[in-house]
Amino acid sequence: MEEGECWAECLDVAVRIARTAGQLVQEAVKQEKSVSSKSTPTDLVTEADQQVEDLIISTLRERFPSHRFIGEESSAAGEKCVLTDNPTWIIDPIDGTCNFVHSFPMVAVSIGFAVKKELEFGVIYHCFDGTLYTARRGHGAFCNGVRLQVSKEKDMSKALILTEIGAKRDPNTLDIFLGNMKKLLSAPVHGVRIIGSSTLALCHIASGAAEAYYQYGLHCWDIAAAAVIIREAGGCVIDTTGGPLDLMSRRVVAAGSQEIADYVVQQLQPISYGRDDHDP
Ligand code: 2AM
Ligand code: CA
Ligand code: CA
Ligand code: CA
Repeated sequence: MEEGECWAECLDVAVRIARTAGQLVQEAVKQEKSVSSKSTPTDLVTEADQQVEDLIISTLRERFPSHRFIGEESSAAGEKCVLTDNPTWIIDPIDGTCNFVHSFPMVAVSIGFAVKKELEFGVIYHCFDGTLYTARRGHGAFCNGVRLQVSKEKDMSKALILTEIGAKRDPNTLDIFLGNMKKLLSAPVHGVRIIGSSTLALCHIASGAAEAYYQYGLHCWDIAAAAVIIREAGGCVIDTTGGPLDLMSRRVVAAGSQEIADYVVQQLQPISYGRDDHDP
């Protein structure tokens, strides 16, 4: 079998498991949740996060025993988060855990797939409304089967910007966070939105519903699937310094147009987070 055909088969499997996992999350929203915290009191995790990740990884591992897996909850449990040349699945079982806890309807399952450190496809399933975003490198990006196209807006004063707050809430970090937002708001942009799900925010860039997204402190599982979807929809996904995206760096700027991405890059003062692939 050609590699491309093989990845197409992997994508089909990813779509099926993302739907199954997403429906499980949708059911779990209605149940009582057991909530605890991880690195900080606002870094929430529930039993469902672990259960959904276990389901996704065990299903994929059975089907593709030679593949590698990076998942948010496995990494939290101490598994190494390193991208090798081997086919690697990069999984966020519940993106928007805080939203999930509050039944705020912005929660997704995200499954990305990389080979030789290059992202090959991405699948993101919106657990509340069943919207499915998919893309395969070189084959376009789709929302429920309809082709996606990013916004071609180049004028920052007509842009809608998305971001997320991140885990660090100390006064200095919050000052930088608010300073970055103030700079963008005084461009002036049309508005800034924080929806609580990095992956769904990035899907809104892919669909042209917003012009740019930036975040410090997200993880490789927040960006892997979405990066393919945005690129295949004609957008750019880069580092906050303006250089190429480094999946493990915990920094990203995504935009419909290079002009908007460049503008955002120029406004940002960095917030520093440790890399995903640091030694535990
Ligand atoms: P998560 O729900 O999978 O943890 C809003 O908080 C967005 O930022 C979500 O997509 C969330 O992903 C992500 N995020 C990443 N790291 C986070 C952290 N340590 N605390 C809170 N949110 C985090
Ligand atoms: Ca989390
Ligand atoms: Ca996430
Ligand atoms: Ca998560």
